[in-house]
Amino acid sequence: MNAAKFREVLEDLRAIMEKEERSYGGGERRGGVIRLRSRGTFGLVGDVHGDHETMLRILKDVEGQAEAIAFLGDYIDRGPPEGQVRVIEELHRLKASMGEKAILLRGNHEPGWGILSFPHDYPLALRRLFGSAWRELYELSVKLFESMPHALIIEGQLLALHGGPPVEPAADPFEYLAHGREEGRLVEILFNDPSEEVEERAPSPRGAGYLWGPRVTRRALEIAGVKLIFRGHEPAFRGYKLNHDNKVITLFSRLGAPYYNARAAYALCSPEDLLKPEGCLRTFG
Ligand SMILES: [Mn+2]
Repeated sequence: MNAAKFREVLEDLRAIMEKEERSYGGGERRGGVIRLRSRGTFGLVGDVHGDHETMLRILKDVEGQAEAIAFLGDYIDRGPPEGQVRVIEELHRLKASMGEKAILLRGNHEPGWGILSFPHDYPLALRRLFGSAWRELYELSVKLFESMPHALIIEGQLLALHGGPPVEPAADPFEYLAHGREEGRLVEILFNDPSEEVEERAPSPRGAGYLWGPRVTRRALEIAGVKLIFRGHEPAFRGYKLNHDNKVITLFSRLGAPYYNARAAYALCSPEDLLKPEGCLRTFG
């Protein structure tokens, strides 16, 4: 992969995203929020963070079986430089072949619009691989990240996002999930973490977003009209963890340094599985 080829990948992937934002055939899309009607088996993948090898193992299983697949964000930062770039190439391949049936949500490690997370080694990875072309490729990457949707509702079934639901309610799910990418709510959606220690909300030790409690989960499920929340953002030793009476499922879909979780997890869920979400979780290590 040379700089010219990677530039093409970044530009084409962004063009696909922006086209979908203008016209979404398979459901309703407003800005960064997608709402789909109930579907068949759905694949969900958590944080990848440059682990291309694990991503391929997951896709091998999911692609043949799932009608559609959603990634929960955090594609880059960490992992070898080549891995980070290959993950983005793989996302491009998926979008090119699956179109709207591959949904690439944004994570807090996809910077832009005042979103920046540390450590952020992606620019260093680009510099190492592409020399002085890194700056242009980085700017194109940020434009791509800003074009990504950040929340997915599958009606009656699930809400998928990277961090968590906003703590303040809103009457309408699109307002609630910041379809216009209102900055405060977007920061929460990308950074929030569930907690069993708080009922409602507490400041996050991350310095951005909140820890949210079961009351916020109940409210979010009601506003979105769904049964479960799938999110990524936190490493989990078994690759997944369950919070708030098993209504919040965290998926962490990468292996190796610097997390050393024993297993990576993803989900492959039919609508019936969602009544008992543990049944659709798959792990390997
Ligand atoms: Mn994250």
